[in-house]
Amino acid sequence: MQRRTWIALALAVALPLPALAQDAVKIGLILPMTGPFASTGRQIDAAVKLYLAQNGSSVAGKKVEIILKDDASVADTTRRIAQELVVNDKVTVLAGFGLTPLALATAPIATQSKTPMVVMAAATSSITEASPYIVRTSFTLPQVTLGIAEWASKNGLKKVATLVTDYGPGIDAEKTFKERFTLNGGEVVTDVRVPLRNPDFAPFLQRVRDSGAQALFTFVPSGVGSALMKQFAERGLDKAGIRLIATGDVTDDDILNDMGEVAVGVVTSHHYSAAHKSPANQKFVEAFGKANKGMRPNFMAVGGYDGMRVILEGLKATKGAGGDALLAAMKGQVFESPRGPVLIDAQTRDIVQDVYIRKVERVNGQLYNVEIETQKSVKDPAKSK
Ligand code: VNL
Repeated sequence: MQRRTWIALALAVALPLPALAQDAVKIGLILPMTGPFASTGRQIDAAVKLYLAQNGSSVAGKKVEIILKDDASVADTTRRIAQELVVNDKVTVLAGFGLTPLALATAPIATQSKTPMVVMAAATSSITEASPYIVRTSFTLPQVTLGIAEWASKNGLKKVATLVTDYGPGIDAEKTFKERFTLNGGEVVTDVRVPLRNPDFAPFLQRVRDSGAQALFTFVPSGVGSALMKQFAERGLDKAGIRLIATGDVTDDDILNDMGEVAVGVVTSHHYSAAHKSPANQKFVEAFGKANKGMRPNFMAVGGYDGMRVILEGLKATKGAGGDALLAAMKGQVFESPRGPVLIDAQTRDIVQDVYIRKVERVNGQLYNVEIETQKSVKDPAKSK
């Protein structure tokens, strides 16, 4: 080698270089930031930013860079974006996934590229089986439906109608509710499914009204609960004495406060309420509101916040490395979430968490899901069979 080359090399090594692109750990965050499920994107994005602001945005001397992309909740778009993030941006982690079809469309890319994929929202039980690289920090519908099915039987309900959105999580909720409720001697008198896109609840609610049910059990995805609640009242189901019971997706903290009187007394089961009484949650709700013009975090925000925790703690353990090492470092994490104590089950890569029975009440003039009972450390029941 020539002397001049040696000098150039020596200089290059000695000079303090600005952080190179490869010194950043990139996280590709794919969320529905526009379209009918934009509230899910807005909540998760805000939570991811909050986690980084509170915990620092570098690991093992590398800067953590979030690349946020909007898929508008269209599965083909999610898949294309994921491909670009992996191939062009060389992301270490894929994260987000607002709805089940979006997560399922991306799973093969995670598998082929050995990229850990953190599902922060989507909640159909089978998602974690679609790729060994998927880790979930949200919940599953069977996990949160068992509690309300048990509650219904214990509280004297005998005839219940079900109404769910017609895709993965809705079908999981319907199946789990029916199985448990009938096992305890109850009867599901009618079961209706409404489309995911542009649902008109009126004809379905009419069927429920005519079915002789004492109560309606329902699941609709985050954000859709307002329309359902409004039509429930407009069709006079509450006046007819039909009780509404649901998973907590329906009384989502993002929209609950605007639902008005019809929501008061609605009983749900879920893994997160902004009213959860713990110092960790009080701190979370306060900081989230402060950073976002008073916005109340919902269960989507908590899935995003905890997802960042799992990713960053994993990266700390691997000193910034990704792939199988990072996946291994995500499995088995145990920590205190704003929702309560959680575990990422190393076998299933799914989250194990407390599930709460809650009742909508007014607290200082605001509507909240007030927790009244706790089921400890609930695993996804669909996987423990
Ligand atoms: C899903 C499940 C989406 C529960 C949701 O809101 C929800 C899903 C957008 O798996 O698609 O509340």
